[in-house]
This record gives sequence, structure tokens and C-alpha cells, in this order.
Amino acid sequence: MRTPAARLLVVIVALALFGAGVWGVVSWLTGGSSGSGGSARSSPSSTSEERLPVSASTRLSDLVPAPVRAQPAAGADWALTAKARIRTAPGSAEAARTGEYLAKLLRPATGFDLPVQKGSGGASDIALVIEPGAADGPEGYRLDIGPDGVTVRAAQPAGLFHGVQSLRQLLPPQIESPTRVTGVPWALPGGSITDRPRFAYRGLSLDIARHYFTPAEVRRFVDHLARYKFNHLHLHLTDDQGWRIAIEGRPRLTEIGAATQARGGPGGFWTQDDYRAVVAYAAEHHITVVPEIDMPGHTNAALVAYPELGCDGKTYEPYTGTQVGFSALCVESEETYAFLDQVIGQIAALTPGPYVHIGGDEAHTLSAERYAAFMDRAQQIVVRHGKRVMAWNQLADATPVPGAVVEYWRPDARDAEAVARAARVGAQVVVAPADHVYLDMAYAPGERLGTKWAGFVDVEQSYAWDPATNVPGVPEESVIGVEAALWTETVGGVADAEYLVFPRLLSAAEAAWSPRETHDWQAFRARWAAQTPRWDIAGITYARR
Ligand code: TNX
Repeated sequence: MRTPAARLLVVIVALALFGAGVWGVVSWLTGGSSGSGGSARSSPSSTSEERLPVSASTRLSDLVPAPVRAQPAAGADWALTAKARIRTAPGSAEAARTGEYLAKLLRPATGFDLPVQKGSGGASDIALVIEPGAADGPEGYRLDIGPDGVTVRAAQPAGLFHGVQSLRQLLPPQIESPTRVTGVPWALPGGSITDRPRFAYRGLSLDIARHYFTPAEVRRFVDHLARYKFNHLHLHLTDDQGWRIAIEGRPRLTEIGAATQARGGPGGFWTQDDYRAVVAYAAEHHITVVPEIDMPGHTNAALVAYPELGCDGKTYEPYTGTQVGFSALCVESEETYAFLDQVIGQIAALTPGPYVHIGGDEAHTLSAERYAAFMDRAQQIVVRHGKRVMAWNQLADATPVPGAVVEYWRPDARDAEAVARAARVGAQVVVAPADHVYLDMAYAPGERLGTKWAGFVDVEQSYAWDPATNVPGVPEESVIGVEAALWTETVGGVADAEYLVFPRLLSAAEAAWSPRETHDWQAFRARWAAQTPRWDIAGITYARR
């Protein structure tokens, strides 16, 4: 789309415009003071006890997702210096772990030691505190920045982790550099943040079936999600074009079923150890993995591997196209349920999170009766293996089991009605409206990447909705959260995926986390633009819009 030289120019211009604010960048380049009020900068290597005035280049109001409350305090900006320590309360292993995580984030760019130690924090330190009642709910936190130092407080570890992400985002963008940057005043804006999420479930669904992503590539997305306070990663592990997870006793699923992907290419799969490691990495980031085994449709790869799972005694060909709805397991055959018991049993055992997602979408070759009979049995298998059922909203056309979560995706009045009916009898709803948060929709006509069956989704469209009113007839109490989805039929690799994800993931983050009152398109536009220098420095691809 652009020549390398033009891209470089865009990077430079974007950096200069959005940087740490125009003044921050100018000041950084010229060695002058940053911001309007500062008359001197604190030297990162200063050992003097005297506190020099600092002036932060970020503002509390720049945070994405927008917090519940931000109260700036004039003249209270604070700078991270070489003297800083990360202090955690004795006996709090979780706070110490978060401290190590924070130190790892801050050491490369600053070059500071940042020892993580037990004890209370002094004026140069960052203190991380977990104590009952310190903040609202399991994910709330409070961040205080002032001349006495910086403190992040939470009632539980997840809240502390989210508070640390806010702290990270309030530092100058150069903090994202993987190598040491000198001459930057590592300042934070003075004041307080009080914060907690609007919705408990905040996810991204990543399709590694249509385009295979390695565990390392998916870990990169875990990092992205952590930055913006998401707490679920839904992995679409199987589809017509590929089966991506090893199942003991069913070697052909991965020997044969994994060897393709959409539009050709070698495909690939994860061993169970690979999966475990991604789940563990996600957990370290307070992110729960939701595995999806799509059924009874979207199963061509499984049928290629084990043709006996189909009804008609035929053989199946590997599929590299992008059509949907043509495949189905044989719903009358006991062999199908023995297979599902094996697969779901192993997936459930590998997954500490509460959900197993069983897809259920687009089984267009089955009658409503056959579909419903299948979904009844598939749900029972999930329940028997101790997990909660999650499925696309077609499950609402059958009978969701108690405790099921239906995921609303297609903006359609009939589907909305079915979901509303399910919600009235207790189903919980995750909203993933394709016309707002399907990140595989192209931004605009003429784009190389993306599709458009739900319409073009530019950044404003990705932001212009409210999870509480998105599904007609479904009240806010039934909505447990929001999920963005990246289907990968048009995606060729990580850079393509990131281009579709950034900046629209931030719209989903605000829909899921931020109070409705903070929603304001003009303000959001400035907020996400202020993130771009971080992405440039961290090497994250994004759409420049
Ligand atoms: C619909 S979303 C699908 C996927 C496709 C996607 C493309 C859903 C439950 N089914 O199989 O990848 O559209 O946007």
C-alpha cells in the first residue's frame, strides 16, 4: 500500500505530532524542559536528595481505557529516577510478582536497577499494595502520584496489575523502547486515579484456525490485551481450514487436519504443552483463556482427518477457501459424541478457566431439530467435564443449559430476539457485534485487509455503540461483557493482524471497561492517537487513520 520510504516518513510525522505531546518531543529533542510549567528536569542519574521540579508529558486524561475517575494535582508530577525501588508489602507474594513484572517493563528503556523489595515506599519509590477494601471489586485499583512517591493499591492481584498498566501508560512513550533511552525525564503526571471495570468479561477472540499463529505470536497478543485491561483471550482453535490443537488418541487431527489454512500455506498446530504454556502466560497477565472447538459445523478439518465423523460414509478434501456453513458432524452417530467427549475432556482438563466454547454457529446443512438435538448433547458433555458452556448466539435457537453464555455476533433482529428469550430464562450474554467489533471488517473501501459482510468498520464505527443497549431486548444485567473478534481469512501474519486490531481494539477496551459517561468520540480520538508513539516505539503495527 505504501513504499517503505513513505511508511518511514509517516512514522516520523506521527511520532513528531503525537509523541509525548508536541512539547514533550520538542523538549526531548532539544534538551529543554518539558511541558509549560517546568523550569528544570530531574536528572535520572542524579544522586542529590534535592527534588527538582518535573513536568510530565502525559496527562491522567490520556489513559485508555478511560478510567472511572482521574483527579490531576497541579505541581505534583513525579519522576522515576535511578534511585527508585519497587516496594511491596512483606508477605504479599502476588504484589511481589506484579513488582517483578513492572520492573521488567521499566528496566530496558530506563536502564535503572529498580530492585523489587519488601517494605513501604519512599518519595522516589513505587509502592504496590494489596489490601482488603483498597479499591472496588477484584479488578479495581487506585493509583496515587505525588511528591511522596507513587502507590498502586488494589484489593486483589488483578486490580494491582491493571493499576500497573495505567502507571506504565502514564510514563513517556519512550518507556516502550526495548533498549535504553537517555535524556528522557521519566515523569508521571501528579494526581489520583480511581478505577474499576464496567463489565467483568472483556475479551478478544483470535482465530488461529484460518490463519495459524504460533504460541509466541499469541503471547504477543496477550501482551497487547494486558495493556488495555482485557481479561479473556478466546482462542478459535478449530475450523474447516485447520485443527490447531493436539488431542491424545486422535493423531490424525493434527497430522492431517492441521496441514492447511485459508488461502493455502502450511498451517500448523500446538502440542498440549504449547497450549498449557500460553494459558500460563495469559494467567500471569490476569487473562483467562477460553478455548473454542467449533461444532457441529466448521468441522471440515476434523472430517478430513476422521471421515467416520460424517454421516455419509464419504471422504473429505482439505479446504483452503473462505466459505462457511458447508460442513457438519454426523449428529445421529454415537461415534460423534465419543469423539467430542475425548476432545472436550482433554480441553477441559488443560484449561483452568471456567468456559469451554463450543461454537455452534453456521451449521447450515442441519435442520433446526437436528441442530438442537446435537447442541443438547454437546452442552451436556461440557457440563460433565466441569465447565460452563459458551457458544455463539445460534445456541439460543436451541436450549442453552443453565449457566450458559451466549455470544451475540451478527446484527440481526431474529437473532437478537432469540438471545433476548435466552436471557429472560437466565442465559448470560457476551456482546461481540460484528458491525462494531469484528476486527476483520475492513476499515474502509479499498483496504487490502479485511472483509465487509457486516459493513466497513472505521474507528468511529468501532467506538459508536453501547454494550448495554446493543442487543434489543437484552437488559444490561444479562450482559457480562464484550468481546472483539479477529477472524483471519484475509490475514497473512502478525503485522496484518495488528493492523486490523490497532486501533480498534481500544474501542472495544473502552466499551468493556470505561463508564458510559466517559464515552466521547472526540476525546477518544485524541486518546487513541496519543497511544501511537508507544506502538511505534514498541514495534506494533497499526492502521493510521
Ligand atoms: C462469521 S462469527 C463467522 C466466522 C467467520 C466470520 C468472518 C461466527 C460465529 N462465524 O466463521 O470467520 O464471520 O467475519
